[in-house]
Amino acid sequence: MKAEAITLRELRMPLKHFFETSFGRSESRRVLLVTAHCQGVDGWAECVAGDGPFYSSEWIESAWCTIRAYLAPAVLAKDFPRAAYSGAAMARVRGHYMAKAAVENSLWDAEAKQRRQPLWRMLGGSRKQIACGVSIGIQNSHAQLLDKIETELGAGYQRIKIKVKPGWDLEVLEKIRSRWPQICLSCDANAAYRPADFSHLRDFDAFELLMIEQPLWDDDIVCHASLQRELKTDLCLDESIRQLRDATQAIQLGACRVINLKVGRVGGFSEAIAIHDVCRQNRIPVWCGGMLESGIGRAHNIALSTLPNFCLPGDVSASKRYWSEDIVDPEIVVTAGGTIELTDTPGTGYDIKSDLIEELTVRKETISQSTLGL
Ligand code: OSB
Ligand code: MG
Repeated sequence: MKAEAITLRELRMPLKHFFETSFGRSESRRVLLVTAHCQGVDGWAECVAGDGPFYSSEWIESAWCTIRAYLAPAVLAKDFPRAAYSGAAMARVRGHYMAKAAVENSLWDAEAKQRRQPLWRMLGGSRKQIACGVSIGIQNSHAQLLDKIETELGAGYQRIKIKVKPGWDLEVLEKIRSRWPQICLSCDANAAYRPADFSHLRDFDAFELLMIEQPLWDDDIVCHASLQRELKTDLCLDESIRQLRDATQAIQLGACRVINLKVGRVGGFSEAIAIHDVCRQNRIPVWCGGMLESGIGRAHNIALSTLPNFCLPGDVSASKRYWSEDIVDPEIVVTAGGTIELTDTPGTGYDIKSDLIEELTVRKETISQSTLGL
């Protein structure tokens, strides 16, 4: 397969409700889409980089210029036997996992369409139904959070994850547990705690949490290993896992017992599958994280979640939780049992709403063989 051009576009999409984590609050999302134009077939992907460099050092602007200057030129006009081979062509660029993932995944999307195969089958998926949970941000009050949890439990979601940070943690967990002693509950700190908080974090053990996600620094696996030794509760790493080596080292060091696998964070589907496989061999369950994606990124997360070692409900929820109108058709829906159903439609099974995408686009640039003089 060969891409003759790559289009970058930035969309601005207002969130229905603000989303707040330990690193800040967002009211809207800048969405970076990548389209690979491959001999009459367009493959689409979403770059999960944030509006600013807060979740990780990558952000929309770094991804845009890295793709334009280095990643698109590295893959354009090359004939790959499969999309999976494009990762090697981009390997000279260090880091920039989110930018790489968007390019590679746009090629996977094109390949699935060209082969007329469902993407999830091409990835090696083995189930036609995935389990869904929700991630609920920090709210203005405890009452507002409890209301949101009640709504999501009513909608059927199988697991509730709340965001925590110093000052929004034990008291909140206490209130949730006293109202719902039995629900499947976890929390995500997005790197908000420090080694001085270890004894405070030990108090989380009282709440029978499914896991504590990324309590410590994004770039520190060793420190998580020290914490895991002191906790009964399983630790889960998110930000710290950027590539296969991070996962193997985290497993070797005992830094976590669960991994949040985000295809957009680890450089694309090939690396995500490799991490999935290593976790499976080491009996480390994985689940699919989210990055407030539009339907395009969400559809890719759904496809990946069909692999066998996705054992726990993911942060893969319905379009309507975030968007008044999603950019895919049909929008992503979750059943009353808290699942998303896969189909045998070629590609992701979700069509692009081109007119809406055009309306929401704030900038657009095409990099092609001819603009590069190839
Ligand atoms: O840490 O999992 C995270 C959203 C933005 C950045 C980081 C994270 C999240 C979420 C939301 O938790 C998950 C979702 O897309 O529903
Ligand atoms: Mg997380």
